[in-house]
Amino acid sequence: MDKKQIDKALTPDKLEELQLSSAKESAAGIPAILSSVGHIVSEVGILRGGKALLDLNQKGGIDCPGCAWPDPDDDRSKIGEYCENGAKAIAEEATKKKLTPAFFQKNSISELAQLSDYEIGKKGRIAQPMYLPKGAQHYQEISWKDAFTKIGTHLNNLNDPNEAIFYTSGRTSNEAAFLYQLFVRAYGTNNLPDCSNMCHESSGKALSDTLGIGKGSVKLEDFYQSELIIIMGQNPGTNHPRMLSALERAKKNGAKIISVNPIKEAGLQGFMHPQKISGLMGSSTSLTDLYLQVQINGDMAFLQALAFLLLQKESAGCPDVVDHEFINEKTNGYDAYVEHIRSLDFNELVKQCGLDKNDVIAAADMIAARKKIIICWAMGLTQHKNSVNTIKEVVNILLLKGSIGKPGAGTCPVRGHSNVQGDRTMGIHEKPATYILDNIEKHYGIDVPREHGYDTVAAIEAMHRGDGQVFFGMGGNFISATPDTAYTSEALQKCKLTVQVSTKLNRSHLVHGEEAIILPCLARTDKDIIDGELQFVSVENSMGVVHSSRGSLTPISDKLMSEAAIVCHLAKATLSDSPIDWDKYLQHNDHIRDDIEQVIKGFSSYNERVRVLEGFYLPNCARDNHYETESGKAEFSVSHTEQNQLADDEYLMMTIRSHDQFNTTIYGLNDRYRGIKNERRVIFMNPKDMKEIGLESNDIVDLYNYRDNRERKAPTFVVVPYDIPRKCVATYFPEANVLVPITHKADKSHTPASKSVIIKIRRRDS
Ligand SMILES: Nc1nc2c(c(=O)[nH]1)N[C@H]1C(S)=C(S)[C@@H](COP(=O)(O)OP(=O)(O)OC[C@H]3O[C@@H](n4cnc5c(=O)[nH]c(N)nc54)[C@H](O)[C@@H]3O)O[C@H]1N2
Ligand SMILES: Nc1nc2c(c(=O)[nH]1)N[C@H]1C(S)=C(S)[C@@H](COP(=O)(O)OP(=O)(O)OC[C@H]3O[C@@H](n4cnc5c(=O)[nH]c(N)nc54)[C@H](O)[C@@H]3O)O[C@H]1N2
Ligand SMILES: [Mo]
Repeated sequence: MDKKQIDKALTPDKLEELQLSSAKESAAGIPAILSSVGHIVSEVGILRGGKALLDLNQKGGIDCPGCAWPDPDDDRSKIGEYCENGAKAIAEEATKKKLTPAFFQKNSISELAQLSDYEIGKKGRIAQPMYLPKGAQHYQEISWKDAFTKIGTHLNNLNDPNEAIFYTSGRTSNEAAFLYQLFVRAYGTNNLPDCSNMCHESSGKALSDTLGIGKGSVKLEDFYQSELIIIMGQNPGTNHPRMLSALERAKKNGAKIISVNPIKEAGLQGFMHPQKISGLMGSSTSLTDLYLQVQINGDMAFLQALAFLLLQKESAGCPDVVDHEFINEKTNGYDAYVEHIRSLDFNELVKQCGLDKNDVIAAADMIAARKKIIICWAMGLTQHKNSVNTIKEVVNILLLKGSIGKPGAGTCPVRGHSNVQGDRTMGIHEKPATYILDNIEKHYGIDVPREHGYDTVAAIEAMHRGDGQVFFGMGGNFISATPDTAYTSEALQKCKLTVQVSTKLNRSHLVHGEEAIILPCLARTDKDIIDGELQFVSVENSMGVVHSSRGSLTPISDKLMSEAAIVCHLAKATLSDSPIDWDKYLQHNDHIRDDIEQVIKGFSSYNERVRVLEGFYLPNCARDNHYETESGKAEFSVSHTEQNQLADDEYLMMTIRSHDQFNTTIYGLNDRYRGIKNERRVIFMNPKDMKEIGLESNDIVDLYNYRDNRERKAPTFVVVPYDIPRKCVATYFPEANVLVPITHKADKSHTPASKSVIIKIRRRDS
């Protein structure tokens, strides 16, 4: 494709016919069921789809390929433990539509690139390995053997193993992830960027520094014992719908809920349980008691304002506001923290977070009076420049209250992809834990590299400089998920070879290196049979439970391979004289688990324990109220708020998910809860801001970012008036990724700051 074609493909300007209605005030209920059934019937058919749904999230069944929310340990619904969006994920994956060589012969890559992500995704599953020769316009079929040989030859021709980059998305099973990092390290690099870098990396960094473990500390049952749940920067009604059942149960047990979010999300306001009669009759449980529409990235100021008030109450003699026993015994840095918070100007903090002073006081009162508090958060906290420090401020509040390491209390970073947490546990990390490298060397008798590799942003910059020559994607959709789409596309196109292990066609197959290969893999729902025996894989959910997942559908093609097998064959084609017995791993997944047990902590008797149907919890120091930091104590931290300075014509944009997508996979063009039908290129704006610059509902605008003296333009967005704080706007990911500058990332975690992008808005170029 020439540059013009690529620009056009990356910044389409087609619009559909937007229909607006008012935003909803509760989630799920009958409309959710109708929507699930609709997606299943049209993509999969009722028999195949129904079978997958019945097995979903049942003990011993399929782990939902959607989000990482845990399954209840006790009462799982007989008719299927899934949500509307889990059903959509199944519909997408279990579709019977498949892409044969004839499809690729008929459709050139430039033709396919002109389609929207929605249209591309609807094409179907890739049914056989495909190869794009240098200069060609059409992918052609290639045998598995030739594909592995080509990749192995490319890898062996590099001057240095660090010229290869191995990305992972978070659906890869523990077994495949373990083999993948083993192969990559045996080959000679730690270049293992993964989707975590764009997701909860800021949480991992903040939590490891302060509590000594990068994961959350709560279990699902803690929700049922909690007195107060604070939900910050998360939209569970869409992204973790089964969390609403847990919140409903928490409320019934007397918990209060505070939601902190620039916009009023339906799922945080009310819930109609789709598996209960009351919910089907339209009776909604109201969830949030105090809804705080914070400014984008105003969270740190809000948390500091809360701390200010709590300390003030304590000084005024209110009992139990601060848990001194816990603080004395378990923490470090309290005095410096208190001194810092007391030195702050409360009114200034209130101004920065954009909330009403009385609401902040009401929140502090709710916190002061309670001891068992859970704070949940997701991308609304992790994707800003100062995210790591904001999350440390979350920890500060919990430490003040002694609300960690005891039932009903703790940290709850709600993870995204269904096995993103497990992939990290298995060693997918560009900065690996030393103990994993030591154990690999000891167990396999090989030397592995020690220097850190590239994270996602560094990988893009390396490819752009010409230092990354081979890109290998284990799942995911790199071009659409990453920031600064035009820059990243230049980076990928400089590679000699790009390889994607994929289930569905996506844009990363169409923006490629000199040569490109697609390796089609089995998905979660597919049966994986080796020598007549049905295999299972294992995954770790957001709360550190490892359990099995077993596919139950016949794959749509006999030319698909499991991700674990793909890694083994690739290793055999690349590494000469490897002392690692890759053939053994190809014979049974138990052999992989036996070796995971030898290398990764917490997996003793893995094969035995993973066969217990509900799985097992991994060790978690913070949950057990001890803190594996350098000091051996939980650390208070001192942070300073950073305000995003906006010129008169600038706005702060958050890129969020609609109700009809899973990351870059677009299920449909609606965002039901927000009242959007049939359009994704929309920008949500405050009506007063619109009026000030003479915009009306449905006007069409272009969006710009100018960081680093480069113009980034996202053309053709429809203006939608919305209840959102002044100067804050929202657009959907991935359409607006073209505006997220590659250099705009979180300090310390390098997560692209895609929730606080400074933009300018102009009427569409006529
Ligand atoms: N159906 C479905 N499920 C999914 C996904 C999906 O795309 N579709 N994606 C999966 C993945 S990988 C992930 S990481 C999770 C993502 O789950 P979420 O983090 O819930 O996803 P986002 O849409 O990015 O939503 C962020 C929320 O943060 C709010 N927000 C934005 N900026 C700020 C801010 O500065 N402060 C505060 N307090 N709030 C803010 C937004 O209004 C929005 O409600 O979901 C997972 N589950
Ligand atoms: N602007 C902006 N950008 C963001 C975000 C944001 O909020 N705003 N969120 C970020 C976050 S939180 C994340 S996690 C990333 C997501 O980044 P990715 O994980 O890279 O993206 P996905 O869209 O989840 O990947 C979808 C593709 O994965 C493939 N796939 C699906 N299932 C399987 C499987 O079982 N095996 C294999 N091998 N492939 C499979 C399919 O081909 C599908 O096209 O995006 C990030 N990008
Ligand atoms: Mo994510």
